[in-house]
Amino acid sequence: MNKLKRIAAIHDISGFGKCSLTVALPILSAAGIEVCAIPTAVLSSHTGDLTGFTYRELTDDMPGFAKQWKQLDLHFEALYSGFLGSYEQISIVSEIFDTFKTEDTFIMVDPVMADNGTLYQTITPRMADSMANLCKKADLIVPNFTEAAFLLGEKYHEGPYTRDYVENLLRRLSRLGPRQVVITGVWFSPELVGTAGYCRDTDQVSYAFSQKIKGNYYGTGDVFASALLAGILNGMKLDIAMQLAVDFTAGCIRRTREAGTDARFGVNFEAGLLKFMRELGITE
Ligand code: PXL
Repeated sequence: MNKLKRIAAIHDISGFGKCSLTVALPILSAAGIEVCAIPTAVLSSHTGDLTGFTYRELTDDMPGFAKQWKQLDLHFEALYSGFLGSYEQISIVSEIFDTFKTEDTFIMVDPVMADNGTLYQTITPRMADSMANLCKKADLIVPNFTEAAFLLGEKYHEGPYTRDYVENLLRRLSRLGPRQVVITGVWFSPELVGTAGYCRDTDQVSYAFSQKIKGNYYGTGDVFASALLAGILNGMKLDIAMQLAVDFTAGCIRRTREAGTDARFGVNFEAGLLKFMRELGITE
């Protein structure tokens, strides 16, 4: 057995609602990857359309994680950041990237901050303004359209989108720094929804779609991004990993809809893990 690939995942832990670390950990672990967690905040649930949640951000704890891990001489194949708990965490995560980046470290930033044109309840405009600074250091960023608009300092547009709009957005986002960009929530017609990806080295745009299922299912951005990273770290090219992750996410949504579960309560990714592992070629 080869040594496992190890990554650091920098996200909040929301006790209920299946997002951030509670999906990144199981999905990436199933993909044969060791996930070391730096929690940015602890919440009783995610903040999307739910009220009454507890919220404790962990800004003061984070530098100590990096310090000890550096003392342990840990090496990471990837650094993967998502939901951050305070404005100060943006520069702390940026320093963590500098501390652990080596030639073969892949940095993925999911600039989690907003959806459907509005910021999440705990994200301040100041945080949104400086998220582009963190994206500069990434190899790959995975914004939705709202986050893309915040990163570029422009107005959010609702779909349906056009190829011209999407491809122009991808190229401009790549100019912020990342050589690869994947935008989620892409749709040109009501039947299909998916993602668009861009590689600056080849100037290639690719798309991955699946059948649209009605409803606004929470945590699917994190499910998609975690599955995408799992594919990339298992050696898939960006367009292949995108389709794997889109299909995985669509399966999660379909199962959840069929069960009649409240869309705010997170998707059933658990029942899809075995098939996902088989698609990645992970079998004993
Ligand atoms: O899925 C993104 C996300 C992550 N973490 C927290 C959230 C959200 C979206 O609402 O509230 C705490």
